[in-house]
Amino acid sequence: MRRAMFRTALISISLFYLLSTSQTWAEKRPAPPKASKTQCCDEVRSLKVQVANLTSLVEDLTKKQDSDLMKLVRQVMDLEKRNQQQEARVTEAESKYSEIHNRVEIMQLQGAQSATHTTSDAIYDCASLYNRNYRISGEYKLPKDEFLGTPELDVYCDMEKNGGGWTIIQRRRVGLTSFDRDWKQYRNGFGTIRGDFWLGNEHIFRLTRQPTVLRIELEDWEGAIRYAEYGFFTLSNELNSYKLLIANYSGNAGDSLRYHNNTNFSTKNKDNDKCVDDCAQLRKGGYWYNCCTDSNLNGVFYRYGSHTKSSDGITWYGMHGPNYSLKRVEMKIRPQNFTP
Ligand SMILES: [Ca+2]
Repeated sequence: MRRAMFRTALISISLFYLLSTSQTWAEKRPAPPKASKTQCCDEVRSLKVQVANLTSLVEDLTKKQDSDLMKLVRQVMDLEKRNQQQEARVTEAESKYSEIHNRVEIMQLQGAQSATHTTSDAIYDCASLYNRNYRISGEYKLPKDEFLGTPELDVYCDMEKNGGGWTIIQRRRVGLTSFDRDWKQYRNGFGTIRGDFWLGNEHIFRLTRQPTVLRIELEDWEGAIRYAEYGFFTLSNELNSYKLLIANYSGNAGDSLRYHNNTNFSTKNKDNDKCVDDCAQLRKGGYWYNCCTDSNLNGVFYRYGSHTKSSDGITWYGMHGPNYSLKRVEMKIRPQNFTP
């Protein structure tokens, strides 16, 4: 639109210029004999030709302008794209840097920890780390603490979901680690902290000596994600077979741990369940068996969910029946008094 107006204006100006110059020229000429009809027509014809030439010139210019504009737009787009790529690289570098920085600080903390003498200063769990402004989820090393009498411990902290400050105590998502282990292995922990693992009953017992919340996140093979949270969770010590005590359920996965409340931990070599059967052997994992399951998060990892032949999968009756094995499980804990 603007270009068309511009073109019209240009033609008008050119015409005006041509007309005025021819007029000036006519005025300057010594008084000519009155122009004949032929001369007049010739001039008009010549003007018409000039106008046509100018129009074509304007058209050429417009075309060139168009192509220049397109080139410019393409260049701008290209620059924008490069800029975006650059920004993405910077973001990536920043996140890597902050992760490295985080680890360095943890190591420094470990050094400083030996001088710590009060419980409030102690690095006790992921919540203590969160309160010291560690806000990136990942692997951390909890330092040994003479005062608390706690050993060094590798943990995975969830610092982002549901307010952060969570210490993961169990995870199933890869499916290559067997959970059919003996008492000692369940006591000390097994697996890899970044993959599938059991943190260890002794560590869980120690971490739940303060009032603790347990959150269980579950996902099935159809992509449904649910959770069960217990506002109170603790284990008794080894002498009392790491007995489970839970209360205050909330969530949308169903309360499938309640059936196991107040029961001892059993493994394939230690039958502490409330059943004639040996639940840990039948269900192929260590757990707080009643007789035997409403849930068993340490069962066999079956791919693609339904398995009709047995009921020893990763089960949670609130989501699926006994012949279904879940795709992903995570159990995490945090002190009750934690405020994000
Ligand atoms: Ca039994």
